[in-house]
Amino acid sequence: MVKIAPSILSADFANLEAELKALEESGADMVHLDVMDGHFVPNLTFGAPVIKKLRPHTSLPFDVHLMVTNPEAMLEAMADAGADIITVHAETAPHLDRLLDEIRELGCKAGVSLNPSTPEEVLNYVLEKIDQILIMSVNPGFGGQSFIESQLEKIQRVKELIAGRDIEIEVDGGINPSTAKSCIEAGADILVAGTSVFRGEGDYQENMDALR
Ligand code: S6P
Ligand code: MG
Repeated sequence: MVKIAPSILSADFANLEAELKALEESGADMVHLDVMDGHFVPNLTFGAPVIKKLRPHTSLPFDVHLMVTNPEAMLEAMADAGADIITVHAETAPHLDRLLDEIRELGCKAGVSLNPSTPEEVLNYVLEKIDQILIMSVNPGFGGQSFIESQLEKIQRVKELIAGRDIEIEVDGGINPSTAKSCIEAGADILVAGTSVFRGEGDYQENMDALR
């Protein structure tokens, strides 16, 4: 069964404690945290201090998606804040091999994310150091964008590249019940969803079930 990782980018930022509780009660598999720096992506969200404050309010794993130009500078702070998975963008990491070692040395699972225009070949020589591959199906920066269909082929190609290794494929951006189905058919293991989960009045189970 595919896992659902709701992105709190679409949650009520004035009420995150309650939102985390609602996610847990609704059967979310993890919490997806979008860290944006206003440089790599044209938007600014939150950093390690906020994540650290959220940590005691749920036992769900924290899946931290770093959309920042200098990820190495904040790895330690993210691990200390309680990140379980730290995902960096290949486009931001000229020394990706070393960065992935550092994430694992901090006791976290290591993820690599690819923008829609980035080919999956960048993963070729670091597959043994990756726990999760995050395929962006929108250009990162904002919730509520439309799914980019060309990424379905990338999901299939990444699945082939993984060749049975213990690596999960996560897809992020524009996920709704229809695009979720296509992603699952293409080989996705985890779906990130903001807009389509945080709808309605705090009962998110139905929204997540529709994606599964
Ligand atoms: C996309 C964003 C993603 C988020 C997003 C998905 O720009 O940067 O990394 O995870 O919140 O949102 P949605 O509304 O497309 O499901
Ligand atoms: Mg994300």
